[in-house]
Amino acid sequence: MSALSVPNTRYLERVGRDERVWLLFAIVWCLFLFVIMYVWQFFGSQRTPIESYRIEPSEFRTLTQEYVAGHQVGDVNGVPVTVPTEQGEAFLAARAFAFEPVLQLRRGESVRIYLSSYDYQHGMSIQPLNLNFQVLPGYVYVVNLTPTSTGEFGIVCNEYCGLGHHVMSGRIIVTD
Ligand SMILES: [Cu+2]
Repeated sequence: MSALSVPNTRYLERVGRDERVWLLFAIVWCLFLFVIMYVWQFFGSQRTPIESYRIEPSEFRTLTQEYVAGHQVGDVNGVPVTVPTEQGEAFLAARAFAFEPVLQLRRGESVRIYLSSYDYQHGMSIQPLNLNFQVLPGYVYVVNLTPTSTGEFGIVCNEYCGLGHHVMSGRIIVTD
């Protein structure tokens, strides 16, 4: 008597018609998402940053601190509030467990935000708009942003980064 025998199940039979239809549907949907990912990059209104540079985290920290020192206009709970430079540039750093500085932007004025991390991988999620960016130490991402409405927008970290992850937040203020 053999210990191993071929199980007599329906898995050995040909895939049924209903299952073939579902497989075909899933494949077509996968291909559609694959194509739309590239189409959206050129024609969508919200595009992921494709401009990025390598940088040492310590160098990014120095540049951010220089930017904050020259463009601070106030503070919120001890976190400096800054405005963009004359060239429309701003720095935004993620670190365990905060975003700094608070950016004060003007509606309709485009800004190039240099985004990076001092330490670990973080995520930058602008609420309630649900715009999401990866923040990696060693890389600067250039986020081109033109605010279309005024108000205060929260930033939360959506990439688990440690014990203080749940309190990691920041702010973008848009004025007229
Ligand atoms: Cu986090």
